[in-house]
Amino acid sequence: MTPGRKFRDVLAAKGLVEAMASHSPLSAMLAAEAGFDAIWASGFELSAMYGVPDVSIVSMTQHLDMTRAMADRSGLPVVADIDTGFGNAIDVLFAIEQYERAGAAAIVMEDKSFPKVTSLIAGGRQDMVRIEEFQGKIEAARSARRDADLVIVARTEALIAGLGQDEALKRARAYEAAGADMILVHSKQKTPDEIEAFVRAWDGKAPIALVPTAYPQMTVARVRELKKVGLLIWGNHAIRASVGAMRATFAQIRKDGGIHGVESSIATVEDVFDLQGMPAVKDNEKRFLR
Ligand code: SPV
Ligand code: MG
Repeated sequence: MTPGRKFRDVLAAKGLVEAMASHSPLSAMLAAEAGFDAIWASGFELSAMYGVPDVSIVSMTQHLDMTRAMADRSGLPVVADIDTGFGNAIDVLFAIEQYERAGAAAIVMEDKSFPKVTSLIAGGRQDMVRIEEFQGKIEAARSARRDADLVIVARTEALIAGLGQDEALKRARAYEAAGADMILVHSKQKTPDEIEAFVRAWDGKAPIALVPTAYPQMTVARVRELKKVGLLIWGNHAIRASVGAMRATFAQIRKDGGIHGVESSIATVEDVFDLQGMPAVKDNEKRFLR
């Protein structure tokens, strides 16, 4: 079964795919362990992991390698955040081929111009491409996929750019007409009102994808009530959890002048050995090392 088929099967069975952001194979494994349906191969998380801003600095190769490793180690369908598609429709043709080979189940491509600026930053430059140009990029993505089940998610940043509901709906309709399987609509409003109004007004057939980072009042139950949402992405909680945990641990060690004070609040070495698969290494040593 292809990753795209797996994603579509989960969607059909549960009516909603719940994806957790990851920036490494280990974080993707922990998301799988926690029971999420899919991995969000977040550009923001990977940029943060490299310590650089999410403004098209991380290369396609870096993101692709991580996507491949996350799919391999987690076993979950990976929703790859390919930002603007790394350029124009010609770059998209190449990117889709590569992401499909890397084992992505879905790709999310946004209608901003390259290089992009991260969406949630206050006062960020949010330049959009023309609707026709983005339709060409969606059509390029469709024509490049070998597996018809690879899910192509078109993301509109119209609300992020402050262009309003009518423009967001116009773009979403145009992207569905160009062949997008799903529409992601992003918002940085502090409450779910703007997004809920969009979803209620959505008259297309394509399921909606949401990333409710800015409006944390949104819950799985509330999303299900909207009926039209097929993909819910928890957008950056792996990297933010890591930053919080590392800061607290490092500060405690500095304060105590030793590591004795953090033992009970961090994972044990044995826990990490288990995640790495050391029990299987021991078994295999007994079987095969002579
Ligand atoms: C990401 O996680 O990279 C996203 C979501 O695209 S956001 O950062 O909110 O734009
Ligand atoms: Mg992103």
